[in-house]
Amino acid sequence: MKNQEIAKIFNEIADILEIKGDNPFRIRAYRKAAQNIDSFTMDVSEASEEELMGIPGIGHDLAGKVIEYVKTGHIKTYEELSKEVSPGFIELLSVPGLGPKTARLLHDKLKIKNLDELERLAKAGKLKGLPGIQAKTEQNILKGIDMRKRYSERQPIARVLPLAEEIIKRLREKTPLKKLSLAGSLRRWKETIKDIDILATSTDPAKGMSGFIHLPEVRDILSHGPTKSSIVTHEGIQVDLRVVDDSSFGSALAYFTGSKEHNIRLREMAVKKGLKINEYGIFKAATGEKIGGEDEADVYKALGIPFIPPEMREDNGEIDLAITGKLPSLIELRDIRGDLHVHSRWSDGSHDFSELINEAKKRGYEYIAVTDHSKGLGIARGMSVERILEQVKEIRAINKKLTGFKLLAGTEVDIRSNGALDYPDEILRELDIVLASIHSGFRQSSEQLTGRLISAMKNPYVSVIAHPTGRLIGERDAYEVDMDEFLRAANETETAIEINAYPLRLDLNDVSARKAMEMGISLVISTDAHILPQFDYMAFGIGIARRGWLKKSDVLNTYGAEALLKRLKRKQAKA
Ligand code: DGT
Ligand code: CA
Ligand code: ZN
Repeated sequence: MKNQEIAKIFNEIADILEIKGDNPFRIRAYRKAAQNIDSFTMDVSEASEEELMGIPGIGHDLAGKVIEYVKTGHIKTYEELSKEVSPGFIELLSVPGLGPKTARLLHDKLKIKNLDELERLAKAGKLKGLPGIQAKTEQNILKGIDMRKRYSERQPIARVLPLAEEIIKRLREKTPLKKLSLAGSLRRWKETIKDIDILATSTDPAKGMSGFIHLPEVRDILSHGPTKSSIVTHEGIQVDLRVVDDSSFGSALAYFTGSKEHNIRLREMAVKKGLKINEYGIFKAATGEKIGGEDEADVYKALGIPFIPPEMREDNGEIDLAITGKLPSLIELRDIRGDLHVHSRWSDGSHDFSELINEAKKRGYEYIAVTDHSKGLGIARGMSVERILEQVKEIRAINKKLTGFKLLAGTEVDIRSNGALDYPDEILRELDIVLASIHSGFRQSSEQLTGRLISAMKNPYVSVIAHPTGRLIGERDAYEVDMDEFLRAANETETAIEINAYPLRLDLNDVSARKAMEMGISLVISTDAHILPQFDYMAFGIGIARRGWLKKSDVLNTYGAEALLKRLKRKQAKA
């Protein structure tokens, strides 16, 4: 897919325009287009001009640039603009939290050309004293560099999975490879991925491998052999393909799915049972006789335990659960009956209600909640009290005409820096669902941040806390919320907690989601969609939920509309 490449170029164009002090609307147009192309599920290189212009934020001009790139591999505007700034400068901009103004200052005054130089000077305290740069700015720059280093080797799963699926699809169509399956962290739905592991069988492995290394996605070939080959894609992501015998496919799949820690535990169990398990099969230790390995289930059967889903294979207690017969039946995507966090054109979303409803119906949903931003969030076109009342009225009118589907009136109300909500209770009372979330003051102390969340939860109308920790994977660490105290308060106030499925958020994460579930707190899984293809993000939320051992009954948007509304209002009934 060329989508990510083009999104990256559009973002860099925006960066350069920002440095040049260009028109803010033009800058925003590029950024928005980048974001929307990135989450567009169709490959833009296969889209017609008309289809491209159907992507929100893409008009005639930007569609032309996409086509230009697909045809020539270049965008002239970008080439010309990049001549105006040095490459080192663009590298500085890649540090999370380092904006164009500061980058320009550092570049011009200190002649900093790359990240190593920036890090050295920041550590030596040589940045402060420049206009607008204090000791704290210096610390934040160091944090940003650290974050970039931590994440440069791992990619968010949403960037990797579509690529992996595309590669598997091509291999299926174009090569004699069979039984193609993902393995590794991708199959376990980890939130970030180092490399793609693919497993296959074949009657003609040499031909299969040759097909693999010649895929159009390949930029470099790292190794090429009859059973294992590794390539790097144009996006810089490594893909390992292994071809194994049919009779070993299952044990190889278990082995290469990992995690390593989970596998070590399985092998220890095997030894105690007089067995030997490796990627080639399951063997009797005494005689070496092979007793299984074709199916992955053989591995667990041989150990006398039920099949453990890949998402649980982290050696976090899942094996004991399996031994005692208490493995949960994990939630699945098809259990989801609606999306409870969707933005419309009324704030910073791109669609009107009818488009959102159609998309939701296509997915078999029975309801969605429109949760636009509240007035304090000017940057996201937050709505005044008058406007949200008008919106509620319109939603009520639409529902009168709908059958078998409900549009829920909601809000994503901002929790202000002092903990107060951005709308008065008289407004919140009118809504079916109230998400409350933090969008500012991330650098407050843990007490302050946790206190803000708790005071929001004490409001009887707040039904859900959305993206509770505010993290953006690779861009911003979670703010310092005291998770235990937060969950205790959620439990006491019967407030539900969101797993925000937006790929850079995945917030709550798997570990906290499991903690919440174990305390009996209700969760919701929502996409925070701003454009239609982002409804697809639900799958990533399900991945997190399954990694957190959640069952269908732990998640409120698996309920029917009536039961859901009743549950969301339970707080109010008690208050
Ligand atoms: P990643 O790539 O860092 O996102 O995470 P994984 O889990 O995909 O790790 P990766 O790609 O290094 O290896 C894939 C699987 O292969 C891993 O989950 C378990 C298995 N594996 C790899 N190396 C070893 C090893 O040295 N010992 C054992 N037991 N298993 C290994
Ligand atoms: Ca891997
Ligand atoms: Zn939102």
